[in-house]
Amino acid sequence: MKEFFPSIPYVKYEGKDTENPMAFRYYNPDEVIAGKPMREHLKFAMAYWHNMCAEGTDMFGVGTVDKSYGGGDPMEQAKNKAMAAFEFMDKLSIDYFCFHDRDIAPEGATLAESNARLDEITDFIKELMEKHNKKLLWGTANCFNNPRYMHGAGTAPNADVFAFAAAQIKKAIEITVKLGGKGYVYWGGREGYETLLNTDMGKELDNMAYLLKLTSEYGRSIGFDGDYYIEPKPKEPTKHQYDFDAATVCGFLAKYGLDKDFKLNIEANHATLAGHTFQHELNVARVNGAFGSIDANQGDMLLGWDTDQFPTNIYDTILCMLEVIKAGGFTNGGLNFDAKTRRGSYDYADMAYAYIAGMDAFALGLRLALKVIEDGRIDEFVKTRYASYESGIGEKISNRTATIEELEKYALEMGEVKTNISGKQEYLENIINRIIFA
Ligand code: XLS
Ligand code: CA
Ligand code: CA
Repeated sequence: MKEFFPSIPYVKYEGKDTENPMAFRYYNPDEVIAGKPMREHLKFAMAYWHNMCAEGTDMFGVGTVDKSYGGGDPMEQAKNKAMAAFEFMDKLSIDYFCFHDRDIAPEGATLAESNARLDEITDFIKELMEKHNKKLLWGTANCFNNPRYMHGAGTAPNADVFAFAAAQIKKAIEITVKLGGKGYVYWGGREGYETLLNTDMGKELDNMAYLLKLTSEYGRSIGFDGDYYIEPKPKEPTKHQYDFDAATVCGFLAKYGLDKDFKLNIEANHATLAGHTFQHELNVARVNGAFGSIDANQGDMLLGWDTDQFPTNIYDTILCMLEVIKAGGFTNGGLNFDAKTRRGSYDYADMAYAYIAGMDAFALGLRLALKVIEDGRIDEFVKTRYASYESGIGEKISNRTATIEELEKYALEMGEVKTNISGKQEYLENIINRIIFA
């Protein structure tokens, strides 16, 4: 069989002292830590769109990498791309992948032709999945690239566009089920607006909720038993994206009664674009019972846009993995590298270096997050910080048995609060640093 990436070897774990740049230093897939193999803790996935499709274009320049994989016509290219994808996943020990419908097969002249292409390519991918023992983490529909979606998909002012989007999502859910995917993502690419002078926001939000309801119920009717995720993002491509951040999405889901069937797919770069930390967004998802899956990447804090870089910031991966552990670990979700190499990193080998960097950053993040938990000082500090809710008036507040009159009497008798204790932020940050540099 043709080898698509001769410059990429089968990457193995060699431990932290290795000098081999094509080896893992922290990711040891079958090593059991905290009760399960690392591959099950981390559930790494390859994003088809970046790794297999993105050619390095930006708004100032054309591509720098050839991702046609030697194919001639579009469907031959799509099949070569699929074979290349599975070779890459094998070489990097990646168990899962994620795709948009249009990543795996090019859009045809009509919806019927596009759907027929999806049938053909998913037959092919299904065989590859069995042969290479890979799983689909989640599927999604690209309802943002085609010009028909210029004013939105589910939030378009044009009912014909709404109908087209519904049909496209229906098919995307069908192929996700066909490939055994345990997740389906809705990212509202064009679901937002540029100016209220031409926009009926109330109608657009009502319509978007209806599209989610219709398509998610359809998925259940054909046997989809995984999780639906909304992926928040505050800006790009529109100025005001409706799914701004985790809190906004949780409010939206509750308003429309969709909160029982939807969770969140949190992307690190989208968190920082919203002015939040990655950990904040994960925490909001967790406390709302909506923690689902993660798009693992990072942005550049000096740029105001979505750079989708491979995650290398250990501090962030530790705090992320702490949230994942506290959420009970991944069930249907995982860590999808929604990340791409920089435009100047144009060698295929750079794709491997990028994945090694990202996978090792999360593997080390997992190992250190477990140490933070084992160390116990941070959890203990937080517990103590709220200890006043365990007895006396605090216990009554916790039990929800306190009356307003009782609280007033208590406050009057107290005079002034004399029991505040230090938040000790610097002491806590130093604990994390000591664990990192131990
Ligand atoms: C784009 C989004 C997209 C989603 C899937 O910014 O991150 O890639 O993850 O549609
Ligand atoms: Ca994403
Ligand atoms: Ca992004």
